[in-house]
Amino acid sequence: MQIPVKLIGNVASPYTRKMIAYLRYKRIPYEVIWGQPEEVLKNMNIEAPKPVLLPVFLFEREGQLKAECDSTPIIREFEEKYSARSVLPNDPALNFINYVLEDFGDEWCTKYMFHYRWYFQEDADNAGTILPLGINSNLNDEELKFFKDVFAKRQIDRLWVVGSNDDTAEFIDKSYRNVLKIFENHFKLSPFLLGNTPSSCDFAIYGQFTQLVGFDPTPRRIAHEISPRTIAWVNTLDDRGGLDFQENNNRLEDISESIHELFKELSISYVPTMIENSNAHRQGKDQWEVALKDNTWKQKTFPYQAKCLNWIREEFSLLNHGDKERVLAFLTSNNCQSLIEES
Ligand SMILES: N[C@@H](CCC(=O)N[C@@H](CS)C(=O)NCC(=O)O)C(=O)O
Repeated sequence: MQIPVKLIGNVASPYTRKMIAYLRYKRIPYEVIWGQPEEVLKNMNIEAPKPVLLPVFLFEREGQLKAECDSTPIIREFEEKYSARSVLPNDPALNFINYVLEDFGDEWCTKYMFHYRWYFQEDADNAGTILPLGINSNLNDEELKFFKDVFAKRQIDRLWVVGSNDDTAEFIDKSYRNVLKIFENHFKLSPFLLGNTPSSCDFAIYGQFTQLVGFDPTPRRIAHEISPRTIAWVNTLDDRGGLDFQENNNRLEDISESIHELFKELSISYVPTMIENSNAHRQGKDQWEVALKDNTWKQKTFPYQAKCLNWIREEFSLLNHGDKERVLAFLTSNNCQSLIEES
């Protein structure tokens, strides 16, 4: 019997949901501990990773359990170990586009998630109550009130970190609605983002959308208004262990028009912000701003996202010359070429 993969997570954590849905699709046995990683790790006498992010995986390394975070490289490690039911398209150029979309899910869609969760009172109130109960449903009312205040205050103070503020709220909302419209068209023709079976980018974007369509009231209402097909994609991707596997042999050139549309959305949101953040990080600035369509985006420098952009460029550098040309043609046609060009 296979030893189950162990992880610590929270149902309200998009990256936890990304990884659990991935493990189910792959039919990899797992054991999830719903809890606060610091506490769980302390009880297990395992050193906490730095920083502690959800989910935390417990991997056996050299005979000892080691706590590790970061879903994107962890998926790549699983793909090596469990090669059946691959979530990486076979065409290297399409696989690169999958990598970019996975990062878009993790690093841009998370701005929708964090913004809607804490910006409006109704949503903050919902999250403040449900989040602590997700860690311990037995809290008494007094404890719940205490944790609600602590959580809500901490997260509302951190909205600035992801770039959610009065100046960017409208832009975030427009971008979210735009992505929903693109998805609605896309899912009329294709069950998943890049083919007939899910790719790792499906799981990343799904993770954020589990919250947007299933946890927070404002984005849930918007999603139901604009894209019932996105709701269905989220609900079913939760457990696709029963889906028959088909190799994803699609070529980048065969990709649907809606994915081109999605990259046009990236070109005015995710791409310029990733680049400006990385420039600010290189120049040692602790905050930055960039003019986006009709809005100025302002946020704190996020070193992790500078690392993500480097990883994207590293992935690109691993392609052969012909595949690089194909990717560049795709990105250029959607105005995203700066993602792989040093500025
Ligand atoms: N890049 C990481 C990001 C994980 C992440 O940011 N998790 C969030 C929760 S969903 C977190 O733990 N944030 C830290 C905090 O809220 O203190 C991954 O892909 O796993």
